[in-house]
Amino acid sequence: MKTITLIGAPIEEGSGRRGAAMGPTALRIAGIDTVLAELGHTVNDEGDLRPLPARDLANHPGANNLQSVAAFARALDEAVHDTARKGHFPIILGGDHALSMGSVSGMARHAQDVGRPLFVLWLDAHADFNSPATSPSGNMHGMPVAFFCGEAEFAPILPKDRPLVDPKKVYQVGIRSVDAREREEIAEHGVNVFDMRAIDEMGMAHIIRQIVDEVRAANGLLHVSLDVDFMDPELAPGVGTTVPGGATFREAHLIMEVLCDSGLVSSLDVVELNPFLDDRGKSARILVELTASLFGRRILDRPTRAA
Ligand code: B3U
Ligand code: MN
Ligand code: MN
Repeated sequence: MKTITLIGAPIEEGSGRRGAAMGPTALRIAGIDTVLAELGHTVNDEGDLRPLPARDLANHPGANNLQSVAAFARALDEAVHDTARKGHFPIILGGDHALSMGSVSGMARHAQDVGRPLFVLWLDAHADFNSPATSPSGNMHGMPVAFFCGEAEFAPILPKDRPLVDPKKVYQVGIRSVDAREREEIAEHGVNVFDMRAIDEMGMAHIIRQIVDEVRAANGLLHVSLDVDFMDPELAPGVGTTVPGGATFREAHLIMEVLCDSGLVSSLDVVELNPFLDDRGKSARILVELTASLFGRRILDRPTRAA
């Protein structure tokens, strides 16, 4: 059983619209803490994070609301690093996806502390590999993967000594909306991408087992970043950027069940929930159910698969 720390990150300035700041509250109302406690885990809810001011940063023409995004990234970098150092499992309740600049940095620092490589599983309709130079929108929730893979020179959002993530240790699953420049960038950086066609052709079970096997072989830590739009909008409509043709209910649960069995997951972001756009709490509830699967809820017990 784990000790889990819930960290609310009510940021919406990365997304270009209002509503995601209500995400942490909706996840709490949907019962994320009680579901985890019922599975036998110890849950500490740290409440919502206080952003660390970033008045040192000037406005940037290609990065909307840079100061607000940096303020959350700085606070999360510290909070996630502290949580992991205590041996607790951080779950970040978002908030838009720009928050992963901070959460992934905090986990990269922890991985460095313990001498293990950090892997990132990015469950999303989007590649989130834009930079201020390439972004069509300037919205920073479309930039976190590029940021933690090293495209961070545009502004000192985090201190220079923060470790980066090797793009070859990033796995993107569920991708189906990629901008032209992102397509080039993810290929050049060697990000592992399983788009919807790969899921259709290979099956989710094969893909997630391959990822888990590679993390295990490297004795890695695995940070999971779950964007609501990974799922099909019929299932989870409470997000600003719905893209048709997303993951099904069973595909999403299967990932979480296999990840749970692996024992390799170190940290989780639950992001982009916009309760203002949701249908009677449906998306918040499914995110809580998926979190339960990641933390041990199962249909039946089954023998563990040989490593
Ligand atoms: N790629 C587009 C759209 C987008 C990315 N992430 C989300 N939307 N949620 C952009 O603006 O970077
Ligand atoms: Mn995203
Ligand atoms: Mn997305």
